[in-house]
Amino acid sequence: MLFTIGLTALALASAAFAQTVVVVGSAPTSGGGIFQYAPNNFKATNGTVITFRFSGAPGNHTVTQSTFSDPCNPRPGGFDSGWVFIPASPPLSATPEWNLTITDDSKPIWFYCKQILPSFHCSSGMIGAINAPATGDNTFAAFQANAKAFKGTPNQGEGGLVGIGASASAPVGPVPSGAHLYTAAPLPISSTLSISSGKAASTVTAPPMTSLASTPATSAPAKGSGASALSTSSLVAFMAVAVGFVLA
Ligand SMILES: *[C@@H]1O[C@H](CO)[C@@H](O)[C@H](O)[C@H]1NC(C)=O
Ligand SMILES: *[C@@H]1O[C@H](CO)[C@@H](O)[C@H](O)[C@H]1NC(C)=O
Ligand SMILES: *[C@@H]1O[C@H](CO)[C@@H](O)[C@H](O)[C@H]1NC(C)=O
Ligand SMILES: [Cu+2]
Repeated sequence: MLFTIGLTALALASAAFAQTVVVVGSAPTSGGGIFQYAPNNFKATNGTVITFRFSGAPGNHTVTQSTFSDPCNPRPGGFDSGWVFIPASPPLSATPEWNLTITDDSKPIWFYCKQILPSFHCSSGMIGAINAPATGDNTFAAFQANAKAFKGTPNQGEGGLVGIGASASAPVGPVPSGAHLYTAAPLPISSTLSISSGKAASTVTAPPMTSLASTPATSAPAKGSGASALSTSSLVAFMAVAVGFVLA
């Protein structure tokens, strides 16, 4: 009995500490230019924390959840890191990171970079897959082909910390001097999880959106951030949901 409890505790502890690091932006050793995640196709079980390290310099990238069939648009209810700007120089005092915890390893999780400047990162190949099937129709290679064939402009609306099959409990951090975290207007509300669209206002440096509440899915790219317009109470409500989610 005690032995079983001990084993269970050990299993929980090891699950809680499983970690995978993904480099966002140029990775000197992996080739392929600056529009990439490394690794970009990997497995991760429930509880695994994926630490996205925004070390590519210069860089201005996101980690945004999409779907297999629509690889370069945000998935309603999906996770989104927001844009993280890293200057070419000087080197930052710390590397901004984003921790995404896998909550459902039974389905593939597809993500991409929604940055459209100076060109569309997604159709340049800045995509990634977690738990993609190795064979069949929905492989990573097929997802990559979908992304490269993508026509149109990636929607610039903002997802949340809580995604589908994976969630973060905190925004990107730290954001040292020289780096910036940008967020945009939330995606149209499509589920109750969408209230998680807010991000910490303190790290937002982009000019405020002129129309926060009414950015339709098909609108022109949102440039700035509406996060500062979010009320404290909605941010607190969101944090409570996020914390509850992680504890659940
Ligand atoms: C991971 O969690 C999801 C959601 O609760 C569940 O459906 C799935 O079976 C879990 N995976 C494993 C290997 O237990
Ligand atoms: C991400 O997780 C690591 C390891 O637990 C932790 O040291 C770091 O502070 C976390 N970063 C953020 C931004 O949550
Ligand atoms: C980073 O990207 C965002 C979104 O495209 C943009 O609003 C911001 O101006 C960019 N920051 C820099 C310093 O280029
Ligand atoms: Cu990018």
